[in-house]
Amino acid sequence: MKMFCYQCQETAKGTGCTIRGVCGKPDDVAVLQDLLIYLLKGISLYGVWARELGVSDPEVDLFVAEALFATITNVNFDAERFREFIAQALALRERLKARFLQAYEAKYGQPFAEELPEMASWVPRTMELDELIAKGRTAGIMSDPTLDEDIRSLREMLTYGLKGMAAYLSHAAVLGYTRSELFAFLQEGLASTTRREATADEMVGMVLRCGEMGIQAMALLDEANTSTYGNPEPSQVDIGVREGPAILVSGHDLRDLEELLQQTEGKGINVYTHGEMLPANAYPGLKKYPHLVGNYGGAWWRQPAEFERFGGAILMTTNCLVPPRQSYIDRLFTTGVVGWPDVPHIPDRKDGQPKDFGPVIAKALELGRGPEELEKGKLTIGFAHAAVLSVADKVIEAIQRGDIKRFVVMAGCDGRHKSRQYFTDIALGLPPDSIILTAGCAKYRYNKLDLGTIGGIPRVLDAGQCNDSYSLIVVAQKLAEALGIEDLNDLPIEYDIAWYEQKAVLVLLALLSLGIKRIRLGPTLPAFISPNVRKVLMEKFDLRPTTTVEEDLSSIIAGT
Ligand code: FSO
Ligand code: SF4
Repeated sequence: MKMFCYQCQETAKGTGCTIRGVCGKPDDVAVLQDLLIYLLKGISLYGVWARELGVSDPEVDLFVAEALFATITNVNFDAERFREFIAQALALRERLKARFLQAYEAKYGQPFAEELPEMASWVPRTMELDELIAKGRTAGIMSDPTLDEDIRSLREMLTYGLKGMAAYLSHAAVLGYTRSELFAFLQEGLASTTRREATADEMVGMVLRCGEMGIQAMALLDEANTSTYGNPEPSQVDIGVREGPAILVSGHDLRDLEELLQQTEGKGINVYTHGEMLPANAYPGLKKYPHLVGNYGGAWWRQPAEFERFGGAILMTTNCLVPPRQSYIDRLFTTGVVGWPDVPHIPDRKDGQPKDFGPVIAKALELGRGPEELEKGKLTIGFAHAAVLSVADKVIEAIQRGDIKRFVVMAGCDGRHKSRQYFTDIALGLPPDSIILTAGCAKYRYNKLDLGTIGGIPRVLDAGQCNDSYSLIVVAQKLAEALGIEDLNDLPIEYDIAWYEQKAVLVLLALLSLGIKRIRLGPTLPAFISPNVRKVLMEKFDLRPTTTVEEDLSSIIAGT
């Protein structure tokens, strides 16, 4: 079978990529990712059984999270890196299996005799890519043509939610924050996708639990970020440029940025953020570095044009990586789970030592130049939950006076499709008594518009990265408490979510698990949602695809 992937919003023809990903993912990498997921499911079966016997393996827990993260859209395009992941998956699976079998026998006085599914037992003869790819072709989403399409849809929705959760758990772990129950859920969720007897209702239950667990994963990451770098504070970020050697840092990993800032101190290098790294400029522990000079450019998909004009060295710490142009590939670096063949990769931390960003720094100094100017001005950021709640009295008064009539949550991702102009037009069309609550790279569709303030409160409140959608949930819950409202659906909050990749799937599941109704999702509904699953989501949650700007504006304004 050739590749099949439909995990993101830009999937080919709105149905599935089958020759090469629209994202640039080649067939062999797609198939190796399928094999890796297959093996992660095998590991997870042992993980669940072993935990029932009181056995767990922190190395396996973290590996499952990182490997899932590596398969998210625009993270890693390097077949060799997936071969390493697969080798590690096989080794860890065998180690966990041995510990499980031993614990089983110790408890029951006889060997474990259940028949094992192939993902828990398959071993390649060699680690040659050809063999792994051939196996991967039998392990993909469509490899079982007899599978019910709704079960497939729910399995995939769950898997994508788990990928989003895995990314957030990996980020928290980098800062030393882990929770065994959340890693356990990744494995429980993956293992549940192997159960042929699972009913659609059971799978819907797992999908919603993934949302609940996702909120806890985002809360853990919030704790990790704010305990390490302080609470984000309202900040003005320069979007212009300065003279001198420069490094652009993109992706979501704050610790990578911190270590790079430490290692560039006093070297005359200006460090700029890009894309989802913009919120770093609001954390006291990061903005204190005077050579963190501002943000360059916009959302991830603009990177080919923007990286070309940046001129200095560029570091990708996580997604979204776009296939690099020749004009800047020689000054691009990856780190963490990100990868592109032949682009230099900054290795992981060892023995508690920071990463060595020496090659990135040397490249910036060798190039010696600063970026070309794209724009001038400032962006206002830093409205995560602590900042918003510190002005809660002002906000509540403004609601009670009628100066604020509604909040519109417009979190999520940006993307290439022209249809995403919809989100800019909604932002422009909202009446001046509306506040937009945003997080994630979706914000670049409207964060440079001058939408003004209401009684000193900016009309676009930017909570941060996509994981900071958690902040929006906290704000909604606190607002409900303060206004004496029990059901979050009775708050004057409307939802107009933009999605692209799997972290946004988790954000959606998180909102659904809170019982939030009337979420508008666009620019298109996911291809992995089957007609029946779509019907259930519409009936149970009144989930809606975005329609026209006029129609959605009138329903947002009417709150219907
Ligand atoms: Fe965007 Fe990419 Fe943050 Fe995503 S840069 S699309 S949802 O990786 O994670 O918002
Ligand atoms: Fe296609 Fe998206 Fe999958 Fe890439 S991640 S192969 S664009 S569906």
